[in-house]
Amino acid sequence: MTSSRAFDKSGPAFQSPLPVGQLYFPSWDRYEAAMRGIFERQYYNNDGPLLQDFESRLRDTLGVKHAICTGNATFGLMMVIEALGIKGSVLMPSFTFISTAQSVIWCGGKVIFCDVDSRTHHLCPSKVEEALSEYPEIEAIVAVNLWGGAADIAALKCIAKAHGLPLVFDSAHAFGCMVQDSSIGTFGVAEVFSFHATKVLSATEGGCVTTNDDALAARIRGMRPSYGSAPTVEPFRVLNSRMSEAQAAVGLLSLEDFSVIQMRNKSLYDAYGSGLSGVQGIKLLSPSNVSKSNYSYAVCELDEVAFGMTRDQLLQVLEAENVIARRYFYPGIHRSAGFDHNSHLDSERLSVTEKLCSSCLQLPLGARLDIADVVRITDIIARAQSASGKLASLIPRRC
Ligand code: T4K
Repeated sequence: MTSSRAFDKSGPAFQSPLPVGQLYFPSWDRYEAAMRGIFERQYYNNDGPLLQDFESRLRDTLGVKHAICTGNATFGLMMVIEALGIKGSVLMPSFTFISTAQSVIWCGGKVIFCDVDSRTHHLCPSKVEEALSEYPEIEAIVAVNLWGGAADIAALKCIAKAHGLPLVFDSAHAFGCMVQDSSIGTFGVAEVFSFHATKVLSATEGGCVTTNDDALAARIRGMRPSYGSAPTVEPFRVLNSRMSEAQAAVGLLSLEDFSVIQMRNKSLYDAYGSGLSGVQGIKLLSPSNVSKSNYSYAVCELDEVAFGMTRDQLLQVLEAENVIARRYFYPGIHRSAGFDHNSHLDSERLSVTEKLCSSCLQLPLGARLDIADVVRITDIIARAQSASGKLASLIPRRC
């Protein structure tokens, strides 16, 4: 579909594609200075000074005993599962990025999916209870803190404790979020952040495991590996998941700029809130269960009857205008290759997940856009809704 067919005008609203994600780039001067230091020290990798500085600042910022940076969050999750010695079944949501489940499979484990709360999109504690009695073989719970919000951490901790299970948080989306006075990163037996370029704290690519457990931290450090710098620990399986000095340099700059990024995100998020408030059939999700959010996600739920077109039809209208919104998470891990052997049964158990997978979309929010851009995007959505009767018949219902 071309934009001229959508809105009867000559070109797309944005000249180049606007992707979702933060896409932080420090000023060239600061980046160059950081890289010059690496050249002067002639040290690219392996527990270097920038990495040690980054880890120490992460520990201080989060108020956690150990922060172990990794090649990305997927490796971080894999190392946590391996270091905890989990080889059996792990309970987790299906409404998450596929890495959450892949990490368990890599370690030889099995995944059991649990439905999420329709209001918050996070694991539903009562459904977790049900799953634990239905599947007594479950060895651990991996909860996901999504969209700059958090799961019901207190309830999940209580359930995990009562069942004697480790509770791990995939906090890939949640750097900088707080629950009361504590930072996300301090609640699980271990938590994992992503520092991918699209995340609120960027190391271009990267991740971090946080934990207050000394023995677990030692095992993960031994596994990362950091040859020669970690004391010898049990012969766990080793993985090359080091974070380079260049990644740590960008991570440090991003951390220095973090409060500015967070404030900017909030103003963009608020602009989405005002722009969409009068539009029928689309709702911007509020970050759940947090006293402070990183506001790095503009996630909406679309009611196709009230809006007049499907989520996928709206995505096509936006794409024609060069707004590259994404349908995170689609199609739900339980329907993805390798995890779909039980999809018929799972689709009945995971009714909220099924609905969210067909109704959620993530709009661009990050360094590439300003408030005027958000106003233009919400205007496109409002006009699409007003013209939905005409547009819906021209656009395929599914992408
Ligand atoms: N748990 C959860 C809940 C997660 O959401 C994720 C990852 C993980 C665990 C695992 O974290 P990592 O192992 O990745 O650290 C993205 C990201 O790769 C991934 O980090 C993220 N979540 C997932 C939800 O989305 P893609 O393939 O959709 O994004 P990507 O790299 O295509 O970037 C989006 C768009 O941004 C591109 O189409 C173009 C643009 N872009 C991207 C980069 C990297 C740029 O313009 N410049 C850039 O430098 O997976």
